[in-house]
Amino acid sequence: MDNIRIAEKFNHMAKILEFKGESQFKTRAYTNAARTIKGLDEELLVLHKEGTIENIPGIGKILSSKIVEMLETGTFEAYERTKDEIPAGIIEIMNIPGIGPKTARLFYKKLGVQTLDELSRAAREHRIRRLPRMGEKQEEKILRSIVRQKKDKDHGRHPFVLAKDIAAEIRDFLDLSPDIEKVAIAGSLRRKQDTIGDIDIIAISEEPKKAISYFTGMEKVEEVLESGTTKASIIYPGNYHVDLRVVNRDSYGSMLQYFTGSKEHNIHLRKLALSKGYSLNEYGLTDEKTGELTKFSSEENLYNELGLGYLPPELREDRGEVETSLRGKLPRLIERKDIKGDFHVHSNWSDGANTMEELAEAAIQKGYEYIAITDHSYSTGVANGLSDKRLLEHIDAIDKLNEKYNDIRILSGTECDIKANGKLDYSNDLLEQLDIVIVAVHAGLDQDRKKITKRIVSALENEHVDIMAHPTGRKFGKRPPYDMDMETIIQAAKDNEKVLEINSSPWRLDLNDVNAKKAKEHGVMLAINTDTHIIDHMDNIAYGINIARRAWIESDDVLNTMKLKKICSRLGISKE
Ligand code: DGT
Ligand code: CA
Ligand code: CA
Repeated sequence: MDNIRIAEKFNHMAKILEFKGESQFKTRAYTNAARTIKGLDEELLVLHKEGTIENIPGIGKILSSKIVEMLETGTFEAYERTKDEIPAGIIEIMNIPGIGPKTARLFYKKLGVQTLDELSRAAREHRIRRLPRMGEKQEEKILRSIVRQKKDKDHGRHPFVLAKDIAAEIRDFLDLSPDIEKVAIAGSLRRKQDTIGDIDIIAISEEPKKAISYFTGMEKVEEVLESGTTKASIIYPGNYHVDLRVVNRDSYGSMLQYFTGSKEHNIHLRKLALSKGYSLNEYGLTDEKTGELTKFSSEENLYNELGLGYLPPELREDRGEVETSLRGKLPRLIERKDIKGDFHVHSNWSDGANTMEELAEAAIQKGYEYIAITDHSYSTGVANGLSDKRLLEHIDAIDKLNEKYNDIRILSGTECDIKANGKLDYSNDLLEQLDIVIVAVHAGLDQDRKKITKRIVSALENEHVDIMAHPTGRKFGKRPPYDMDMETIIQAAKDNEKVLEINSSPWRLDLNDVNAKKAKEHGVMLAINTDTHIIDHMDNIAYGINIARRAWIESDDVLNTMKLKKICSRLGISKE
């Protein structure tokens, strides 16, 4: 656990205590400690090893023992106990500016309000203004705060899958302008980052003023933040901030390169340019001695001029791509056409929408050589998981199906739950009868770091397991990754020759680029799977490939680029 999380837990605790009406003395001890921890230069974990936590001013014996408890277990007993004594939604209510624990308690006691939605309803129905110490003004203020709070939450980064459609809509619209010659999407979207801060667009135009007013005049524009002679910024519905840069033909390559970023990559390039006697900006390379500006109409020419090969945008993160390119050792990034099958697909035997036949047909349409049907095991209560008996029937059904098809091999599989104790839902005898075994964590997600890591490692040590699905469990807008030790899990995958998944669901993208790159560097093989629940999801493979490319992954690093024969020998499948 890091300092920020520990401080947050203490702040949380203070709020809960205050809501409960405990003494100020008690609550202040926690808020003061949280503030101290946030200001520390050193990680508490390090101080703990040195045995110096107690020496931090204002921490003391009792709190330091709670910190140690958190470092070792991810939480502390008093917090868990106290938290359960109040409704969960109350914390969210107390996070609204202007609503402290006392007011939250008033709403709870007098109106039974336990969630943000209930509070919002109470305000709209004018039940707040009738309470003691409240009135019309306070009620309106609360409503506004709730709206702002919701907006703030949305104001964060946008999932790639949503931002790309908005960007495409705007690009298509700009394409219609007679004054715009060419439009390109730049920024993090072009680099295929998993989340997008704002949308960046470049337009070539010899009439920049007209191009700008065409952009700011789009019907859906909610707000014009900036409107200059060559650039503008707007707000588009859904809280999308969109930046436009207008450029003339000659400098298009330079501008596209600059505006694609990343910022860190650009800084690195500028240093490289300086070492060659040039200064680099969005208009081109300027010779330091003569002051002469060379413009670039294509990105490739710019990179070549700096002694580099063309760098795919996905690599431009300053993660070693410049040095590697200088050495001529850039990876040959994986492409869609390298994919020969999908190992993570659900049928209507569990929580998928389609029959096995429909899925097999769809895989044939995609030109795949194989598809694994990996329905859920029974611990995942909500997903209609398969009992032992149904799993055997599932295997039989797939055997029969394989007799029907020549163009595709259907592999019998499972997405088997790793239970809280690290055991799997099915016995080894059963697992042995499957072609492929995917394991995953779906419940007990709030276990502490040590427990959850150990739980996953013990699953990876099972000889029948092949792939770990969505290893960190993150879902955009829903939950952060579990607190787990990725290094240990990657090492366990390596030691046991297991495969880690890049889950292509645009709401998961798990492993992410950083972890997938780490896995590759440790020599761990990856599988790019779709986790399909309806046939359309099979197209999500493109999102998984984006992540893989950002992770420097090549065809040979990925299990499902292998031909069927190789897969069979690797997975120990004898029956052809
Ligand atoms: P985002 O929007 O947070 O998802 O990430 P980006 O990479 O799209 O960043 P953004 O929109 O702030 O800027 C777009 C590009 O413009 C960025 O990737 C590189 C370039 N850029 C922005 N600020 C700077 C800067 O201060 N120095 C340099 N060299 N380039 C910059
Ligand atoms: Ca951006
Ligand atoms: Ca921007």
